[in-house]
Amino acid sequence: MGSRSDWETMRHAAETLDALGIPYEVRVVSAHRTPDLMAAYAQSAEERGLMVLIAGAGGAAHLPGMTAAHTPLPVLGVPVESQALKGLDSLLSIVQMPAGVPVGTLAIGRAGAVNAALLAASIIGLKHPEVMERLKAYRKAQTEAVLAHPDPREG
Ligand code: RP5
Repeated sequence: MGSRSDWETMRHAAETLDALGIPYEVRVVSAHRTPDLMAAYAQSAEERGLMVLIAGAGGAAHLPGMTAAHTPLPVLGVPVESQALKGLDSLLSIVQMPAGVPVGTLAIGRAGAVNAALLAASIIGLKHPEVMERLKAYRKAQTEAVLAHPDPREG
């Protein structure tokens, strides 16, 4: 993520990865404040064995796109909600990549962070069947939880 201030959003990705038993690392790597670290992190990700990068940033959110420019790994971008523009700036900064360097862009905020983790699980699950099975179980539990409480007035 681009800043420690993004953690309140990005922790939802981490918690979802925890729930799925997927190992991961958490780093603040800023495209603007630590550009050399960002390049080094992205360039070394594949050889270090990482499979997917989830990049969350807000405002002029260059982190996901610049990360994608430095790695062939799938990069999932999470637009963090900004104070001034409520994350619309983040969303447009991340989603409007030029043809040739894709970033899989998720929703603004918590939903995007959770879904980035779930999408990462789908990708990782193609190579690791145990992850795919845990993802299926997560989805099944989610369905059952909705079906078990059809009346929103219930506690
Ligand atoms: C972006 O600027 C970060 O991703 C963060 O969302 C935003 C604000 O950062 P701070 O000023 O809170 O560190 O680079």
